[in-house]
Amino acid sequence: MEDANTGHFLAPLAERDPLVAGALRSEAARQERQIELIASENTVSRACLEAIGSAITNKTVEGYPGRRFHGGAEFADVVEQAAIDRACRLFGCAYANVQPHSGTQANQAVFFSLLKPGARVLSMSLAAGGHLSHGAAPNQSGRFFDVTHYGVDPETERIDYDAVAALAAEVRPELVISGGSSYPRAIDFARMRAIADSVGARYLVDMAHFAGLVAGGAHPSPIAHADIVTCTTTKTLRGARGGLILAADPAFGPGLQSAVFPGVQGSIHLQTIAGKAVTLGEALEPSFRDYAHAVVANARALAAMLEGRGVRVVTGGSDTHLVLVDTASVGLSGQEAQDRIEAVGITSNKNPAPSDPPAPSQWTGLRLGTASGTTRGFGTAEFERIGALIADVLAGRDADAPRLVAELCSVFPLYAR
Ligand code: DSN
Repeated sequence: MEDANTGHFLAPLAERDPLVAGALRSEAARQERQIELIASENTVSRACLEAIGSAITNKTVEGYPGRRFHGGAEFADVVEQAAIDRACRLFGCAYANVQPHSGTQANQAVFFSLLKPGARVLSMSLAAGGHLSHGAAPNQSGRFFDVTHYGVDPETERIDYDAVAALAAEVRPELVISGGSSYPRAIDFARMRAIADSVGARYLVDMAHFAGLVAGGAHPSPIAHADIVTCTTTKTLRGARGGLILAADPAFGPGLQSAVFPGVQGSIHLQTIAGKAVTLGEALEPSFRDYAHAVVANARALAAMLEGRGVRVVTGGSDTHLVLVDTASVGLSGQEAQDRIEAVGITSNKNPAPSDPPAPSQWTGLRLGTASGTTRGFGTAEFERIGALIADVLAGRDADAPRLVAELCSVFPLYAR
């Protein structure tokens, strides 16, 4: 029956809002025709897309499953409890909070739970590969806490654990943090835990970037070493956009529950939590282990090809999905390198290299990641082709590059199958 509300319930987006519908269509087409190398991106499953776009977005709930402030939460509880149970099973932990809207909000909640304003924190600098939410000056965490950063050894470009231990002894932090956005190597979690213990600090690992590799057994797990672990469900975990907080010891649970809600968040984004439940279920499937191992093999193949073609890679390689190119080695800034490869259809982002100054215009790093391309079906042969292509484009030899990108994208489509 037609009434005034019929359009509200039935009219498709293309009819209701052609501008937004057109932009979404164009974005989907862009993803199909470009090679995505942004290390924080991936491509979710059709099932995950369906969950994120479902009517559960209409539901308002606060609190936790079985203890909600709003009625009608029966199915919200099913979805959130599934996500919690799957996160615990996937990562082998006793506690999981699936409500953080992002990795940054997950970290905020950990700070809120463990620290008082003004507390001392020791974390990796942005240039060395850390994250804004670990106490960088422009972030809330940098304004509310007394943060000292460690860097990497200038020769090896890897964490110098003796130097971190010495800094911890000097600073006496209450919280030590590992992880971030662009450190391409595996972190020695046991050593960092010992450093935290030596000064009586808590230890947080932010595995936002490599969570999927941990889930798939392609990277060491920090769960047994850290007091608390945070991550996002995007990136290598290949899912809905949001954060998780995990702990092996359930004793951290009550403090973290109230830190997330009502500490730093209000009502939850149930459509995203439904997407996270699907994501975590997918990561529990045996095939996800193959995916995670392929992501790392592909990053190593990409790094080796770049180095072989005279493009230096920070630390000389990768233990993760992430390859950090030293664009100064080919006489370019990070921005110039990003622009050059984007012009032929490869998406990436400029990034500080370990010794770069803070101004983005002076960065000489280009961060590449293999998570999304691996989802698409690229293997080591394709990533070697991409590495050779990038080396050519950075050297100004790009005549054939757009055709090669188009060919790879058409042989390995995303949703357009
Ligand atoms: N932290 C940002 C990145 O790594 O790109 C967003 O996830």
